[in-house]
Amino acid sequence: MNNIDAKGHVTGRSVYLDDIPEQKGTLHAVALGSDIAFGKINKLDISKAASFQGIEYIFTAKDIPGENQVGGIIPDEPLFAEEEVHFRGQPIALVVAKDELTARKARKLIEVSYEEFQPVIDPREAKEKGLLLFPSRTFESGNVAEVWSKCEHIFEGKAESGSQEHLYIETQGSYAYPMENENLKIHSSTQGPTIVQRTVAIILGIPMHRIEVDVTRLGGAFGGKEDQATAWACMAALAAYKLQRPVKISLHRLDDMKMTGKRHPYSSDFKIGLSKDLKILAFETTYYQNGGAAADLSPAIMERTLFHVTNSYFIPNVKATAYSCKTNLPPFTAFRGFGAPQAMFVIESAIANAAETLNVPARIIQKKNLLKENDEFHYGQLAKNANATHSWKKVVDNFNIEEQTKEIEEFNQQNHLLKKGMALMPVCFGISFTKTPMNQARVLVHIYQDGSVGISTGAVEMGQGVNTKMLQVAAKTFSINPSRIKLETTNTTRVANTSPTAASSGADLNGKALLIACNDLVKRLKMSAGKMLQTHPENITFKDERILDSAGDLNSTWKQLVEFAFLERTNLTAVGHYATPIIRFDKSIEKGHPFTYHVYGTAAITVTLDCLRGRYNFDKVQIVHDFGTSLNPKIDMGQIEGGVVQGIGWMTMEEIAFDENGRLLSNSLSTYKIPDIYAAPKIIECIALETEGPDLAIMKSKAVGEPPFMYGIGAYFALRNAIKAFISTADIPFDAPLTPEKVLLALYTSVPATKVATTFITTRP
Ligand code: LUZ
Ligand code: MOS
Repeated sequence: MNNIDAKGHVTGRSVYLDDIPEQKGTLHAVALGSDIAFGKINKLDISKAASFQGIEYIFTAKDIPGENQVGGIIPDEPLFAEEEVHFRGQPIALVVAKDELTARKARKLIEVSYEEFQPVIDPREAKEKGLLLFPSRTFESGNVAEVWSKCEHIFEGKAESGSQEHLYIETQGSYAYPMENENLKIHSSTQGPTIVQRTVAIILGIPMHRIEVDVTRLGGAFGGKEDQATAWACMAALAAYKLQRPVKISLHRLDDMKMTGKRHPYSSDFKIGLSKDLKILAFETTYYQNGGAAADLSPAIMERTLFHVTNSYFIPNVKATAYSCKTNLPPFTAFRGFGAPQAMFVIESAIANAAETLNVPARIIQKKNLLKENDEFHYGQLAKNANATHSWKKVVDNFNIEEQTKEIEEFNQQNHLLKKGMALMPVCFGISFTKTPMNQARVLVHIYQDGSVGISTGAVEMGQGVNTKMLQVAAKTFSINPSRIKLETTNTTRVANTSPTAASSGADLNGKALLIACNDLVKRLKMSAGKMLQTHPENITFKDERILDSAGDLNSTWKQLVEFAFLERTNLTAVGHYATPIIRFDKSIEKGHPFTYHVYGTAAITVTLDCLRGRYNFDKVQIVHDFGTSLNPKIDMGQIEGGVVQGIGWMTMEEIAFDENGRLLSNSLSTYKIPDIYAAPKIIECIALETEGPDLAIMKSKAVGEPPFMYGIGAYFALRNAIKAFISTADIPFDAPLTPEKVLLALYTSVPATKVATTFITTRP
């Protein structure tokens, strides 16, 4: 089954936000962002800009009829700044004009004068000053304090991981237009149509039912449109509502990079204690999450960090504390992995630190500590169908890791300026929104009287192929040709109260709801078939559009049956509602069963380093991944490849740099480098672990969106090993991304490399 969007994508016919035909009289809007990171607005003068030819109106906070508030979890973020600004690029005003160019020109004429305050950029400094976005949390199991004295080896260190720009190909945007009776219709490039609907209702001070949000598809999102698509939709909606004209916003790439939030940088401390035989007895860590200027999704992201402290390992004594630090940067937000990659980088750094000091390969320690069946995670859930050791073993066996290790040693002996390094990266990722109530979904299914089918779900197609999977679920359940089925847009009027398509759970939640609706319709159709063919409904089965009973083919088709059922006045429309069973979490003790299941896998990553230039190429990534019974191996493999490359980018070349005044230095594609086809590993091989998959995954096909991203973390450690092969005494800080520049420093700095205070501040030469 090919991706149903494939043809549209390659012919350029797929419709994205900016392809929606514009209504007559459509206006275009651009936002003015703050020019400073922190300060008071003394004067905001829009008069010159407002009188510019072609300008329709300029909106500021005082034009908001409802509440000036877009904070999703904590109400701490205004749509437009009022008295103070807290980050560069924070929206202050919206210029609405006859076209975008005019709006841009007028934007320059807005005069803002500020009283500037000293911004805080560094999360540890923010914590020192008591600047937290919300209270810290600690997850604990066993008793670390008691166990240190029993440890043979104890290592302490720091680990830093940097930010990351989503770089969805389609930038943020929205197109809103008035409907009759002052209702609104909004197209939004969002992962969360309901979040948009709810927030627009707050901004305009009107009930949600007057707002219809519609999403055809997104040109990528990666978490960047879970929460941060909302503000742009609110702006378009506000202007459309007040002016009673269609209004479109489609961000310029440079505005998008400057004004929107990215992956959270983390600065972390770790302490790891091992027994004589290299069992990890205790792990203590403190995460300083750089949250930016408002909470956004940080509480949930911090929570997922705390759930992934130990990655794929069993550690009996754990203490992890996380602080979400308020800094004067654009609010950091959801990004594939949602805080888990940051946690995994810390535990892998701690293991690498121990391994290097003890002079054993990291993989010896990794392997000894992998999770086993029924091991208890530090948050109380038991590991079931734990495939950490299976996937590890299969990587080692199938890809001849021992042999490869020897070949790498030989290569390194024979080559002075080229060195190879390899690392193994196990991944264990929990599936479900950590906030239990979000784990629900609904669908609406129509069977039309000609036998064709229309499906609406709450899932948003963003290139990940969820619509194809939904279509497969319906086609299998009805046993009809996929060409009879159409996936409708995601629309809040057809399917209400949707959770955002996020947390790798879009196919599971919406697929399960769809299964319920389709099974319901099958039941009704079997009743009709019993009447039509004078047989017992319970004996009837549908197979390839034909109706069968225990006696065999009844000479009757799906199409005939549907027509009959319609004339019999059977209800051919069904809704399905699904709420994930078994999950629960008690925040008062930080224990429970938050995840429906876990996804496991292991990757081996090999790199070749040019020790003269500090440049490197990833030779191969070899993976054993736990798909369960994949609904669509091609789509799932696409997620593996994309995830791995994006993860490698985060760990190696993508360096978000802010200066000490909170100015984004890596503000364009000439200063921010993401992996291209040349930087991608030459080989990505992925073998499916032979597992059946849990019943709670859609048709036993496990969630696949986020887990493969974290295989990319191995890239950092492979590179580290290559550097060590060149100079074994290299003192390399655990500071990702390990850019060619930092690699070169590590290769040739004989004194211990000076630690940069924070990863994301670099000074330009
Ligand atoms: N979004 C969210 C997510 O709201 N909650 C989550 O647990 C989550 N996990 C991963 C990605 N997005
Ligand atoms: Mo996401 S990081 O699943 O929006």
